[in-house]
Amino acid sequence: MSSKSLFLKKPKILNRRQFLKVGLGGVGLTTATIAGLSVWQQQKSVVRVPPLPKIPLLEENGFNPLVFLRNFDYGTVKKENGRAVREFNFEARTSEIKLNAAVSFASWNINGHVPGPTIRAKASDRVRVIFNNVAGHSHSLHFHGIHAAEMDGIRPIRHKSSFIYEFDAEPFGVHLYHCHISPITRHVGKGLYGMFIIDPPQGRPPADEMVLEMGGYDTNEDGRNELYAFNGIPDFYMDHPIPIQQNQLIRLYVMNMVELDPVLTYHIHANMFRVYPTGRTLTPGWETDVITMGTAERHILEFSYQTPGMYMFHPHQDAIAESGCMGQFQVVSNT
Ligand SMILES: [Cu+2]
Repeated sequence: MSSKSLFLKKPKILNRRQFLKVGLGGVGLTTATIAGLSVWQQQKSVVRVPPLPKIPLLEENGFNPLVFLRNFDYGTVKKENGRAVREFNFEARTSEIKLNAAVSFASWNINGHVPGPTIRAKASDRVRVIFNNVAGHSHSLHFHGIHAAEMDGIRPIRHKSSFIYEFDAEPFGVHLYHCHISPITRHVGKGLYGMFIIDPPQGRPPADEMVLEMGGYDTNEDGRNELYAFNGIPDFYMDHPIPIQQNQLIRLYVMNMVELDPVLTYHIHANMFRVYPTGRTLTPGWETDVITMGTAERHILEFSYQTPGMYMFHPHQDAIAESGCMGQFQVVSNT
């Protein structure tokens, strides 16, 4: 089987019981394959991902940011004229999300949560997004990447209407999609955005891969953000740290989708990371511990932690960090 056809298989995600079964006795490690790894990558090596804690309260939003973090949607793969087509079903909705104990927010979103699904393809795959708008007013989907003008998503798709966006996945890198209806600041600020990853033809080395999207919420519509979040829910990863394994390569797809603030940084504590700008390179551009991003900028960051413990991450605009855009990695010991 060619590497391409192997890639087209959906990676297997283990449940907790299966996960524990494959623990490496003797060295005290637990192992798992993860959604971010294609099958051909999994064959080369096993990536260690600690089990996630069970968190019943997550049901209230119908959305668990700890699961979202590593959840890559590869679409439904069809063969058409000998070619792989990845089909995704997107529904624009209006739904209430609970940002904290006191604040609920009427979000505009894809498939019921903020951010929308992280969709993923391999360079030169055909991508087909079936967009159905049931949100109550017009929206659209504008994809970053290279495509024809008629697929650029600036035309409004009215309530109870559909449109099919279709294009080749080019170029490889970290991209995004978002609504492009005016006022765009409001449509994006309400939550209608998500990440679109295009893997390079040769793939990337095995890693524990995860997505962090920074967003802002203007909860009182005064033209300023009152709350901020990684992956939709303010302070979620402070209350529920992200478990990662000691000495495991982490590949972070990080994006700034904050409207109303011109720029955010991203910083991790007690470590450095290698930067792959816009995910457009296979070798890192530089190494640092803080990176500056304007709205819609995104990068791949790679790092690993040598010492178990809790390590914070946040933008270094501390007022923004302290308004919900803050989280922690819990580095789990290998012994
Ligand atoms: Cu919109």
